[in-house]
Parts: sequence; structure tokens; C-alpha cells
Amino acid sequence: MTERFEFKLSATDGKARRGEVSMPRGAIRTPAFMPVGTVGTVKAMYLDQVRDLGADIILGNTYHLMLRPGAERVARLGGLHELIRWPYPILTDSGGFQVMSLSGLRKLDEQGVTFKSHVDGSLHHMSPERSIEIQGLLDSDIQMQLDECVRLPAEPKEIERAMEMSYRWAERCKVAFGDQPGKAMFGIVQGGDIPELRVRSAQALTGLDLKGYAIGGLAVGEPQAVMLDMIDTTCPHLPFEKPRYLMGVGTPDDILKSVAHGIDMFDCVMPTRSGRHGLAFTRHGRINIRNARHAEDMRPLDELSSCPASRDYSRAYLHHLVRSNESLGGMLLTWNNLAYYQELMAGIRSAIEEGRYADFMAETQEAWARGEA
Ligand code: PRF
Repeated sequence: MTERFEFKLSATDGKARRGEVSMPRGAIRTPAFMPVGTVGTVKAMYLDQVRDLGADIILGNTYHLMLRPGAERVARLGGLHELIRWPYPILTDSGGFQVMSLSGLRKLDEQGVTFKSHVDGSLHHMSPERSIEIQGLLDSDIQMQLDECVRLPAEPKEIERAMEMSYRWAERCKVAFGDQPGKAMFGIVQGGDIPELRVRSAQALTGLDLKGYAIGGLAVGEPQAVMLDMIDTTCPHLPFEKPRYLMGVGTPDDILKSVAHGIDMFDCVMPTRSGRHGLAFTRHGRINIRNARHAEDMRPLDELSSCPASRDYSRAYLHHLVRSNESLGGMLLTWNNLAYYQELMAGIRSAIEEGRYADFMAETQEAWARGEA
């Protein structure tokens, strides 16, 4: 295993890229989907299962873990990997985005964010430096800069202010992170739906020579076409040979299209959260298992899948479990969904290697459109 964080591209097909991140805790095959393990658990899954499905890396959240069980406590317990029994790479989000969406009262200025915990109402302050310190205490392998994500639609002045402050926070995070060869700190491009701001943000961050770059501030209320347009605007201004991570995205369709625009890494609560709510993703599109038409349907979600949850359980049983609020229902649907997402990523990677990504995209979309057998 490599001592240093490295990224190598092995094939391209149009703008789509096939590559591999290597670092001491393991390799990440890209394009990659990172299951979300917000509080140190990929909800309703054993991490052994997550691994077996083909996940090379999972995501954790600074905001949640600093509040409970606390970053210093995780460090005393041997770090996040040891605590949760996942010895492979972990990426942590910096906290700013979760503060904005989850905490009560909050104040954001040049110094950082002050917020009230959603757990016990206590008051906390997080500076860019403290975010990196916490991610270090967690022993995170890929750490994210603290940034400010503006929800769309928003005033251009507001988007510009947040983008510029996010850049200054990236400079501070880079200093705080220092030189850690086996780990990485990624910058986050902001700039909302304004092409000039996206370009400025990407160029400025590229000047910091970070090990990877995320595109943030998308999938926050804008149409998919705008999101793809912003990706297209941004990518040419990011270094070609470094990984590009689209934060918080998305549906299988978002992923399929974003890969075609040059994205290497994704994370999203979609497969886990919607699984717990009764939505199944399959090769034949989405199935809302709560729907009455599944009540006596003895077919599995996907008879050809290698995942037991997809192949061995009837839709009728899944329907019954979810309607009865049984935890097994959420477990089986989450398992099915993560299996589908990882199968999709494996298909994407092979297609790029074989130079048939456009065909793969068209076939995959056709199968979704045809719907269930
Ligand atoms: N910034 C951070 N985390 C994020 C986002 C962001 O803009 C998004 C936006 N889709 C998801 N998660 N730090």
C-alpha cells in the first residue's frame, strides 16, 4: 500500500474519467460512490456488508461527530476507523453545510460559524482551523475545507461573498492541515449558479495546489441542467490530474450524467435515507414499495442481482415490512439500494475503460425508462 496520497487516471472516454486514488488505508476506484455514515454508522447496514458491496471509502460528518460522541473522545477511543471497525479510507465533511441545514441559531462570519447543537442546545464555535483539527482527531483520510454553501436561488452579491470567504477559509485550512503525505485536504469550489464566480473560485483554489477539489453549492434547489452546466463550467479550470468530487449528489441519473461531465467522486444520503423510507433503486428504475400494487407481488426487486436483499425477498414481503415500520424493511431496502449504486459505479468504470460510456449511459437510461418487468 502506498505511503502517499496519489491519484492516477487510467482511462478517459470523452470527459468521463477512470482512475484510482491510493493512500495508506486503501485504494479508491473512481468514479466512486461513497456511502454516507454521518454519525459513524451507514444507517441500517453492517460495515462488512458495505465493504462487500464494493465501497472503497465511506463518509463521516464533522458536525455530528463533534457534538456526539465528541472529537476528543473519538481520538481517545483510538480514532474513527478503530471505533466503527472500518479500516479503509474515510472522508469527512467539514461541518459548515450541516450546521446550515441542521443546527438551530447560527451566526456565520469571517471567524467561522457559531451554532446551537441540535442534540442538546449547547453553543459551539467552529473556525476553519478547528474544523481541520476535529477532522484530524477523527483521523479522517480525506478532509474537507470549511466552506459556506448558499442555497439557490440567491442574490449574486450573496453568492460572491460566500464564495470569496470560502476561498479565504481554504487558505486557512491548508495551513492548518500542513504536510500530511498519506492524507489529503480538498478545497471546495463555490459560486452558485454564476459561471464567472465558479471559474474564479476554481482558479483561485487551483492556485493553492491542493490534493483534490470538490464542487459544492450544487443540488441545492437548482434544476439538474443548471447543475450540469456549472460542472461543465468548473471542470476545465481544475487540474486535470487531481480528483473531482461532487458533494451531496445524487440520484443514479445525476451520477450517470455528472460522470460524463468529468466527476470522479460522489456521496449522497439518497440510497440509505430513501431506502429507510420505502424507495428502492433498481436496474429497472425506482420502485416505491409502500405502493398498494406491491402487496401481493411475489417477484423480488431484481431476480438477476447478486445482492440477497434484491434477489431473495418478495416485493410483497418488503411492502409488508415497510408498511409495518419494521426495521428489517429499511435494512433490506438500504442493502438493495447500496448494492444498486455500487453496481452502477462498477458498470460506469468498466464502460469508461472500454470506451463505451455513451452507449452505457443510453442503455442504462433506457432500462430505467422501460420500468419494471
Ligand atoms: N459544502 C460542503 N458539504 C456539502 C455541500 C457543500 O456545498 C453540499 C452541496 N450539495 C453537500 N455537502 N462542505
